[in-house]
Amino acid sequence: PKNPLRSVDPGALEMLKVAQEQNIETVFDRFVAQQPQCGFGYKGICCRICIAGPCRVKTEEGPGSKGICGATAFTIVARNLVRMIAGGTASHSEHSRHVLHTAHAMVDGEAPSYSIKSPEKLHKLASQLGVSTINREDREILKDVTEIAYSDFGRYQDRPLAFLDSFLTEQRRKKFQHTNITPRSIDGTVTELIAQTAMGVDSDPVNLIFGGLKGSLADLAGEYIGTKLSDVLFGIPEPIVSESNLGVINSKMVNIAVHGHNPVLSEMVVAAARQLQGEAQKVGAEGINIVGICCTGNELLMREGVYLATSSASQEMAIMTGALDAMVLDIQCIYPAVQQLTECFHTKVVTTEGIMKMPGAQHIAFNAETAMEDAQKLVQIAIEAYKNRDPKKISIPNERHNLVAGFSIETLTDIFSKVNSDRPMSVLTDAIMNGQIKGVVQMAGCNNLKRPQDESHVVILKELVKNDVLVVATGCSAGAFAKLGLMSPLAVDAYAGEGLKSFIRMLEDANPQLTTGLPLIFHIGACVDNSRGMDLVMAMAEELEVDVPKVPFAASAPEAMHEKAVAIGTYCVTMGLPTHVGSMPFLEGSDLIYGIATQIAHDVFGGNFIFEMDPQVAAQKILGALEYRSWKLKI
Ligand code: BF8
Ligand code: SF4
Repeated sequence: PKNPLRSVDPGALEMLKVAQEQNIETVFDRFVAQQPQCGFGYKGICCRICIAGPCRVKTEEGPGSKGICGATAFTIVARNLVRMIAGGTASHSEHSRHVLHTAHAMVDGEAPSYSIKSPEKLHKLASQLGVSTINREDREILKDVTEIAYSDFGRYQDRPLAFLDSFLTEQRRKKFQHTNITPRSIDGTVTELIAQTAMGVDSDPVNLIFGGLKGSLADLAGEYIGTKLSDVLFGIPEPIVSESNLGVINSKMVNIAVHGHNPVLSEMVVAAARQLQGEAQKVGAEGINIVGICCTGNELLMREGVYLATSSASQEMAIMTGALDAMVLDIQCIYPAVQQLTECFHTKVVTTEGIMKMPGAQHIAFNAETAMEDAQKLVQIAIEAYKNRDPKKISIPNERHNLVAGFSIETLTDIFSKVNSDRPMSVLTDAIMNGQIKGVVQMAGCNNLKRPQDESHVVILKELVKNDVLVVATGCSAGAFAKLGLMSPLAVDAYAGEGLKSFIRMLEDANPQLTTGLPLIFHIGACVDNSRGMDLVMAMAEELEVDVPKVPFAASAPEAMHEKAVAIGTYCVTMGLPTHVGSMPFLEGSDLIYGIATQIAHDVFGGNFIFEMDPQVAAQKILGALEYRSWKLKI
């Protein structure tokens, strides 16, 4: 089509017009330029694992049906998939390891800008891990916790991961042991998977996939460590009011976007900006406005109420407003294109981590030890850049929406406890059992331009809430809802079915201490915080006295893009959840692997992938999976 719909986000669409008028290249143009994408890659049947290749599965039979070494389609597809899971696990755990190093340095007195914001979380975590808290200083307790986390990353003995083990149901724990997918360490599992998938090692598709499942559990453990320690250092999220979409960029202020994933950096930028408001006024600005992009934006939104400017596919648009003075980057999901755009705009792009640099961008190494000074330098760069703004280039979309975020599982439990203080989770499970709501869906994942940006997130969400499903969201899925005004209390009346509406109103009535209404969707955080969803489903399983595969809970990543999303989807299946993915991973080249993912996984783990690109159909399939589970529970 000549003018295909590229996005349903009005902020992004407005900037796309500007891009067209000024002939600025965006991700949407590059997506078109890549068409048609390679059919072999699409199906997962291209192998580049050794340099005898690249090999492709070209025919159904004969020598052309295999790689040079004889690897067949199922081996090649499985290896490629498992390497994606390893990549995702490496990414999440890199982020979490950074949070861990910071916590450890803080305990040792080497990171004075950080502190224990939530002793409550620390104590809860300690008791989960069997660390004594009696008559001990919080720092001593945290020291023990960080050491357990370190050994989870790098243990060599054959013992299960302490963090993972601390929250699984007994049945899941046994299932993982019986199927031999209990990881021994996070880093060790990533290494093992790279070794297992190397040329001339594993060619058994089932063994390979089970390796991938083990990797996904290592991924979950890494996320879990990241979420828990971030809560200890920066606080447990609580309901908080904020706004989202590009209109939060303020033409009268110094605007700094923090983009990437790691709250260790962005929390400090927020603190430094609070200190340096006066400096911004000296250059004629009204103050400093921090806005978030992608998951570090979600982290700051959850804990500090920082505005969420935009999400993955529209990250370039923030620079195109002409009013963004600096974009401070840490790691992951950052388009190299953001630096290329600064040829046309005054924005300073600054990288901060040793493993993440960009040609042409400034690099300021950010260290836990000198965090506040480093953050101040970053803010100063933005203040300087403000002077170079070109007023003719400023065009900020008039698009911003109210929202309520900040729903940690602690907060949700607290809200439920006002209805039933003895058994808070029963408030949720009873509502499912009596049919008031149909179940819970965790919506996660990215933007993937194979569909119009955000459209699948929105279509699925609307269908689910209309049918009385309680939705929790993370990452760029949460970003889509935030940007479009769907995360506001007003959206409840507009979109929720009668059952869901009455459930949310009942919670509001029982919680008069809340200073805001409850939103249509509960934002539970960044991508690593998908681990919060696993805490929630465990608590529901415990309350219902069943294992996870019986809980009316499903996951959906309507626009999955990153390797991290592949790792998350895989652990959702392994944990026993129906898991919808709306962008096809590279596995159609093997019926066997496709069958394992969509069917055999269900027989073994009780969870399975639902690959469905049409969001309307996908919503029906998710609803079907929930209904089946609640029906089974009730008989
Ligand atoms: O970790 S949802 S595009 S920003 S990978 Fe990336 Fe996907 Fe967004 Fe966050 Ni998650
Ligand atoms: Fe080809 Fe085998 Fe090498 Fe892969 S591992 S590139 S299939 S020879």
